[in-house]
Amino acid sequence: RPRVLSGIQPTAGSFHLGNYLGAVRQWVALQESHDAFYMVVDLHAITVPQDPAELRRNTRVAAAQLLAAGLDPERCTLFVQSHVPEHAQLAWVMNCVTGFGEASRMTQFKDKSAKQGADRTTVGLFTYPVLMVADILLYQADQVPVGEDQRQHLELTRDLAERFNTRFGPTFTVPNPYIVKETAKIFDLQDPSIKMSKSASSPKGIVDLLDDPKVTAKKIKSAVTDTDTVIRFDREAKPGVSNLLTILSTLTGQDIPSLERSYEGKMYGALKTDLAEVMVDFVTPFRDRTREYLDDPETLDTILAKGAEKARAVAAETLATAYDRLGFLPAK
Ligand code: AQP
Repeated sequence: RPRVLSGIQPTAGSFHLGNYLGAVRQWVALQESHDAFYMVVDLHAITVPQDPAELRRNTRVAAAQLLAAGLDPERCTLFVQSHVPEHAQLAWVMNCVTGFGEASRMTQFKDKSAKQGADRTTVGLFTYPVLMVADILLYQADQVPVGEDQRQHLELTRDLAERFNTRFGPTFTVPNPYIVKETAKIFDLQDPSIKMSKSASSPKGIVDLLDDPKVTAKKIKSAVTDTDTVIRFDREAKPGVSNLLTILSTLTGQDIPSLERSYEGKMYGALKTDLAEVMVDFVTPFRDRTREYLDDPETLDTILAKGAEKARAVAAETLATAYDRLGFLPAK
C-alpha cells in the first residue's frame, strides 16, 4: 500500500470548512486504500504565540475532530507531532540542507511575516516549511493530501529530498502532492477572492465546524454572491456562487452541472437555504461526536499514545538512516 502523511494545526480549536473539504475529508478516504499517517502538528502551532493551557486543550480538540470526521485508529496512525521527537531532530538536519534564499521565497512566510512585522515574526515561522519537509520525509510518504496553499511547501519537500539523496545517497522517498482540484481552495464567504483562513478571514467569512449550527446557517445565508441572478459555476465571474456550489456539491455528492440544472430559474436564496440545511445536517453530528471524544480524554490519549508508538517505529528508522548517511558517529 502506498503511504500518505498529513498534518493539521491545533491552533484555533475548531477546524474550519476549508480544512475539512481541502484536507481532512481526503484523509478519511485515503485510510481505506493507503498506509496512512495523520498528525496534530503542535510543533508547527508554536511558531506563533500560544497559551499553554489552550494549546493542550486544542490538541485534544483537534484529535477529537479528526476522529469525529471519520479517522479510524484501526485503519490509520493518528498521533501528536511532539510525541515523536524525530520530527524536531530531522528538521534540524533539513535546515542544514536548505538555502536561506530558498526558504526566503516561501510565499506563506512572506505574507504572514509581512502582516506580523519582523519583530513579532519568529525564526520558527521562517523554518516552518522545513519542519514540514521533515514531517513528510520521516515517513517515506508517497503522497501528501493537502490544500492548494501547501503546494509550494510540497515542492520544497521534493527539492530537499532529491538534494539529500544526491548528496548523501538514496535516503528519502520523493513525495507527490495529493491535491483534489475541486476543493483545493475553499473561499471566504464574505470575500470570495481570498481563501477561507483562520488568520485572514473575518468571523462571518469562515465556517467553524464546532460553531453552533444556527450560526453556521446564518453565515451561509449571508454569504456574498453577486448582482447577477443566475446560479452558475464560473470561478472568475461568479466567485461567491461558485464557492457555494463547490461546497454543496462536495457535501451532497451531486455534480456541479446537475446542481446548475436543478437551480435553473431559481434565486440565490434557494441555493443558500439548501446549503444551510446541508451544512447543519453535517455539522450537528460532527459536533456531537467531537464532544463525545472530548468527554473521555483517557480513551483519546490512549489512541494518541498508540499512534505515537507506531509512528515512532517508522520515524526512528528513517532518522537513523539519515544520521548514518550524514556521517554522524553512532552512539555506543
Ligand atoms: N481554504 C482552504 N481550502 C482548502 N484547504 C485548506 N486548508 C486550509 N485552508 C484551506 C488545508 O487545511 C489543512 C490544514 O491546514 P493548517 O494546519 O495550515 O490549518 P490552519 O492553519 O488551521 O489553516 P489556515 O486557515 O490555512 O490557517 P492560516 O491561514 O492562518 O495559516 C492543510 O492541508 C491546508 O492546505
